[in-house]
Amino acid sequence: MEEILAKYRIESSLSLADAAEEICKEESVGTWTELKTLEPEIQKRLSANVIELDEESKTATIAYSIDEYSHEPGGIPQLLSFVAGNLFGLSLLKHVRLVDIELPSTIVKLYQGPKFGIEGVRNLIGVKKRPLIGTIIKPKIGLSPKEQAEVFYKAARGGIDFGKDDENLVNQAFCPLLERTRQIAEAIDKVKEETGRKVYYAINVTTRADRIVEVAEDALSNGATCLMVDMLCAGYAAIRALAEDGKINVPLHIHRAGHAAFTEDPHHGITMLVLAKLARLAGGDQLHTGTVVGKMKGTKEEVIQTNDFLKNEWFGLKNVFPVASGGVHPLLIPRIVGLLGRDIVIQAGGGVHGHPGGTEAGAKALKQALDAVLQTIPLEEYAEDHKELREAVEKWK
Ligand code: CAP
Ligand code: MG
Repeated sequence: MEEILAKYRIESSLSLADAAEEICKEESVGTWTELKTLEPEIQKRLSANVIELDEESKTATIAYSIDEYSHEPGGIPQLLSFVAGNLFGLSLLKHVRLVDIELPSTIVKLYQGPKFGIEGVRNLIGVKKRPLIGTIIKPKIGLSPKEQAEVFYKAARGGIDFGKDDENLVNQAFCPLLERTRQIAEAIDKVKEETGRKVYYAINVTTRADRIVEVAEDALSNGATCLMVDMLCAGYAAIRALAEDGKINVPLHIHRAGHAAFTEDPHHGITMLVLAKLARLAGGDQLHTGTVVGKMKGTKEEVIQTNDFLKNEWFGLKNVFPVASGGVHPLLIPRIVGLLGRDIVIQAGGGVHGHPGGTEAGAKALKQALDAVLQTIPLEEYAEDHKELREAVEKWK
């Protein structure tokens, strides 16, 4: 029988086996006490069951029957209500961390997953092998649509491949989304005319559930080349609604603002690996997973494990471009590429717009740092005859 497997690390005064049984009851047919209404047939068919206990790592693997998680129409919200529902608050359990989930192919195949994946995104902009470099326009909020597009244009002229809104820029009165989209589209066309390079830009369409598809479709009619969603703010169902909409044919860039509330505490919550699995299922083409070396927390093991999952085969679903972002500047490029490889989107906000020479110089410095890495030349040496990189080295060393 096919089952959904969820692996939990549990801390409790109960034995591991009893603690795991509490999860099984709460997350399937039972509750805290015996029920007169629970027929043995229901119990047999729908009970979650402990299938493995590991006392050393304090982990229990629990199998949920796929009948319990009906094939459709519940999707990821329903899946989460089983594998990551009430259990986190049970007073009998001190801490619980959802370490991993394994979904059978019958479930994964109900989802279309990413429309583009790494290869699709690379084909769109014509960059085959190297890491992509991008920028988050800064200040995070406050620029008008025209100013936002001007900053992006400068960064694109400087050599970046990709630009994006920040997670808290959506459709504010000072920067209406559709006007921003039109201005950015003009900047993209201008860069193409002047340099022959195709660049793309993620418009943040995060909004309420009943509006997100409409906002996304409007953004597309106004020239959007990529759409961004704050996955934990809008929810996985919002990503899926966009990914599985036949009219939406641009990549989806997935930001994970808020993830640390789930991922950071090693004793409790949900790992980034699980969140990444759901983002791929929902149809994200690019996902923030961390840098190891930048301003945000996240261990090397964690980031590499998540990126490996995103890049590898998963029941035929397209793969996902991992995004390294947060406190990135040109001097970190060698370490990021060394740790995370070439199938990566590397983004810098402050590390571009904080360059002493401004945005265009900052983008040039980022590109020069990448060129140095690709030619295996030490940054300091490459900086000798690359002014923008030299200025970046002086500022951030
Ligand atoms: C980066 C960023 C991203 C973080 C999120 C920011 O800007 O735009 O939101 O990367 O972290 O606002 O911090 P800087 P993560 O380049 O100026 O740091 O990617 O780990 O989810
Ligand atoms: Mg940001």
